[in-house]
Amino acid sequence: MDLAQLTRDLDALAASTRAGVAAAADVAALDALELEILGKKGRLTEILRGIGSLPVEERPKVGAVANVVRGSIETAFAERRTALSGRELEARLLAERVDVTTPGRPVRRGALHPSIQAMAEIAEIFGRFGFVVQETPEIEDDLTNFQLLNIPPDHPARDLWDTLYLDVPGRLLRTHTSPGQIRVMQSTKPPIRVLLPGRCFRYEAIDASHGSEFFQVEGLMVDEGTTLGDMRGLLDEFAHAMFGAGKRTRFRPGYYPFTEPSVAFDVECLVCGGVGCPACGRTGWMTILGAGMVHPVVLRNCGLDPERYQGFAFGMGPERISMLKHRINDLRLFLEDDLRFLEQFR
Ligand code: 2NL
Repeated sequence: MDLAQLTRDLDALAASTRAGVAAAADVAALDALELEILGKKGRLTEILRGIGSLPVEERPKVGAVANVVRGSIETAFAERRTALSGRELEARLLAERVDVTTPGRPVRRGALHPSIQAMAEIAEIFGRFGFVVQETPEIEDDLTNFQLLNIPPDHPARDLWDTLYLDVPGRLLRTHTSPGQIRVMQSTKPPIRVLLPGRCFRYEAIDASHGSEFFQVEGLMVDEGTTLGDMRGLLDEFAHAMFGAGKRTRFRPGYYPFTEPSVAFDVECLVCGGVGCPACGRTGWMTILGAGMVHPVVLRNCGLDPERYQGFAFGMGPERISMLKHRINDLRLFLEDDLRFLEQFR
């Protein structure tokens, strides 16, 4: 082995390696080739072992050549690696492309049930007149649900077949929101202006049109010198806000044990305008709620002096209000949870 031969071998290795590097199809092939040439047991190391058989003074010269060759080989590998990995990245980006501008799958948004929507709308309108929404207990006692409201012990509503009694003695599910009004009067010094929307319960044979739960919205105003005229004015404002300005209204005599006098409050038929049609039973009028002046006995039952304080109260079913407003002809639609109905109230 001599210097010339070693130099030729190194040049040959450099040339064949460059050809191999150029032919490597991917980074993996390049890695394998690099190990074969530059690895600890690679071809370059093998050639350089020949240095040992050279005279000592020639060895540095081979070393210098070897370094140049190694440098050029390493550069070739590095450049090819950059090119190949760039191409591979490009191919991957193309294959795994995600269009970040594609619209997402829409999240289906829920909506309030039409009964709840009606209660919210009623509360908003009375809110304009200073009425404040209160929530009161659904579990009541006989005293507050019936006795203090002047409902006599033999009243049909108190029958076992109309009221849901709990197995706790004296406890029942409220049959109307009125006991809540009793609680407000017991605990609040007038002036009082409250609105009580809530769930009520009656023991009924359950069918498609009757559940044992329903909603009621009751209102109460108590102050010094509150009159039937005040009530008429307020209810007119309500009817006009809910059903349209200028709609005619009327009071008809009614009866409730807890009011005196008691009235039914009608609005002109929203279908025929008062002429008479099947929707209003040809009367030209539709009843929207019941109301009256709080019975003096009820005021006294709550610790209020009827000589000083007067008040009025009214009660309505939110479904009935919604039916009149949207011309819905079947109460069952509010109970069936049919999306074809509900989705019209989004
Ligand atoms: C209806 C009629 C009404 C009341 C509820 C009431 C409450 C107290 C005192 C006096 Cl504490 N009255 N509430 C008065 C008249 C009518 O509801 O048809 N509701 C669905």
